[in-house]
Amino acid sequence: MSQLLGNIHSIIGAFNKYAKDDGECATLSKGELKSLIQKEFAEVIVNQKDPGVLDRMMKKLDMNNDGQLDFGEFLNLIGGLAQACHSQVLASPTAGVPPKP
Ligand SMILES: [Ca+2]
Ligand SMILES: [Ca+2]
Repeated sequence: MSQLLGNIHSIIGAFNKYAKDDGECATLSKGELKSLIQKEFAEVIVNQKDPGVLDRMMKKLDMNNDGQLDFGEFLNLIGGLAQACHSQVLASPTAGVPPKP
């Protein structure tokens, strides 16, 4: 398996790991999302002391407003984080890309 395909499987594995806590393993509840973010993304998601962050994040990601995140909705979080990480890489002096003026 290629590294990239392996990474996709890691994302699926992480979703499944946290999604099964409440017995409904196809979706993430707000509590499950909270656990996932705290354990997997603590170093990249700032402002965790603001209790409204999770609510706003859930509201934004939950496209069909059913109070649960299915895998497709969860991917919007991953996509947003990937984009943020990519921007950081581009801005890093070690990336070999000159910083934007
Ligand atoms: Ca669940
Ligand atoms: Ca939903």
